[in-house]
Amino acid sequence: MRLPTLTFAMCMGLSVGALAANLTITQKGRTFSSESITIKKGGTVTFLNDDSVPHNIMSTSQGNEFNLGSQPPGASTDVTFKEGGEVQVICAIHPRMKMTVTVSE
Ligand SMILES: [Cu+2]
Repeated sequence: MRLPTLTFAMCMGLSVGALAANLTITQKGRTFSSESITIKKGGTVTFLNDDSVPHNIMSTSQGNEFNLGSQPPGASTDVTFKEGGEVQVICAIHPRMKMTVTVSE
């Protein structure tokens, strides 16, 4: 009985990945858990600080600007992406932390 359940779970995971409405990006070791993700327009990304230092996640990409301010370890904030296109997400504290959120129409 375990195998069909596992197969079903994997199929579900793949379909969710292709049409993701909600994803979680963690910050650990001063890096994002993914360099690039794709979500649907109107979808939400949860930014979770799973690190030992504060992070300040933000974007200046037009239509999807946000600034979460300094978030202590353990904090998480949801960001909804309202406009289609490529969104460059950075950490204002750690210049090497960069990722891209592609918002599909
Ligand atoms: Cu940071």
